[in-house]
Amino acid sequence: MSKVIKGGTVVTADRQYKADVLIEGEKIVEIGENLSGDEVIDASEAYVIPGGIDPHTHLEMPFMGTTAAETFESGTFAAAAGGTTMLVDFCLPGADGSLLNAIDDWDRKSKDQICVDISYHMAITGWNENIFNEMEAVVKERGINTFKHFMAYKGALMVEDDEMFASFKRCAELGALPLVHAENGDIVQELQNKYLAEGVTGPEGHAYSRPPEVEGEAANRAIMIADAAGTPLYIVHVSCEQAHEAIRRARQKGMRVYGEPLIQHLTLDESEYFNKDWQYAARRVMSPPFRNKEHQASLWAGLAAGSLQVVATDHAAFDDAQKRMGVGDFTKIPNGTGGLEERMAMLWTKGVETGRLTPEEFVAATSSNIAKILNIYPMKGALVPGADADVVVWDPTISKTISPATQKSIIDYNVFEGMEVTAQPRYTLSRGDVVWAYGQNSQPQPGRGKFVKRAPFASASKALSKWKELTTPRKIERDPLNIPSGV
Ligand code: DUC
Ligand code: ZN
Ligand code: ZN
Ligand code: ZN
Repeated sequence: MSKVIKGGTVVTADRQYKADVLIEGEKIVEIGENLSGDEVIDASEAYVIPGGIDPHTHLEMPFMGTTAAETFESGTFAAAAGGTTMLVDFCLPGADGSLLNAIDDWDRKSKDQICVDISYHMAITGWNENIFNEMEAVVKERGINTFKHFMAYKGALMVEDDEMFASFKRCAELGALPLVHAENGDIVQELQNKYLAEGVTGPEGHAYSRPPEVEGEAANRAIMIADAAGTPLYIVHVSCEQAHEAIRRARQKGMRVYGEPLIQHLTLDESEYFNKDWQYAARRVMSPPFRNKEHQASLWAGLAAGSLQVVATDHAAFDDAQKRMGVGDFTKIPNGTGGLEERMAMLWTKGVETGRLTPEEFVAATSSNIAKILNIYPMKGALVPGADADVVVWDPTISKTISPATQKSIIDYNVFEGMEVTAQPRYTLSRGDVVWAYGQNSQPQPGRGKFVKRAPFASASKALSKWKELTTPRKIERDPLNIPSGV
């Protein structure tokens, strides 16, 4: 049974052209003119793009005394409804600290639930010999080539610099890419205590206690530690100019540093925390917090210039009752917002429609760039024969107002509620299956999604030469002109 997507304009990260896309089973087999297949999917007046990849989600994650309410089933169905055909979720070690047990746990939660494909990033939340040893199996056997480090959440998930350096070196050795949540957890904690002591207990205290400076400091520190370890680095949820500047500077010096802004930081600003309605503001509490317009402009510029490569969501969705755990103390509001379903439409509306991004740059930022960074390109993130048929018929003629009443996410609100978007997926295909058809009452297909294994990178040689350089005493040349007379 073949399918042909007919009459659309194919958009890749490089170019646009009129063509039909022929799919057999799970794969794209041909792209060209006047193709025919057993089943025709209409793409007239629409774009045909690679399925979106959201590299940053927290589904059913135990966090801050509760568990994120979005499930693997609802989250992956919401993803499909928004044009996203793969997501990468953060796998967090439990009380026993074992990475491999954490993966088993995440597999158990996700396996029969997922409607589209997933993968995991492994979190490093401490350091010992067992973690060092398990990392090898995580990469070589479990197909996970990325490790996340929290520089904030002191006393819970945060790692110290020596732990981070050890883990970065291990990543370099194994051909894995380290990720960081860049916020200085020591300063955040001090600021939280200061504001609470002064009687600032509402959601505005969240914004005050996590200023851009703490993110800039941590981003710079992580970049220098990665350089010393001889490894590339990926900085998640870049929200401000200070962190973006650190990334620009590093890239200019030839360091391989990637930056991921979130759709929330691009489109929502810090005034949201000063809303008089506590619940409204608490729903928007996430870390890092939303910033002002100048920071937003910096992020948009970075996407256009290529100094920032990927737009994600950090989808960590807590319902209203969970958010109320922080009444009277902003540090107890579970951190996180949703966006999995809205990421593509919001980026199109606020990016492409406004002329900030080209359609090709939109495809790069939502799919192709992250597929390359994660080492799964062109199986994912590309429209070429042989690639997985993760394809979206992207319709720029459907506009809709975002509302919790129509969303597929099971959260009881939406941080983008009331905003108008000007495009939607007409069809979303995941490895050749239609998993979403706009206006046709599509239902979740739990269990059809697969776990995608990602091979390690061939980066170890750079790490070894860097390490040799740092551990070999330099020869200090004496400058003959600088020797004081009489010596
Ligand atoms: N930030 C959030 O807002 N939620 C989950 C984890 C994180 O770093
Ligand atoms: Zn410290
Ligand atoms: Zn984070
Ligand atoms: Zn996160």
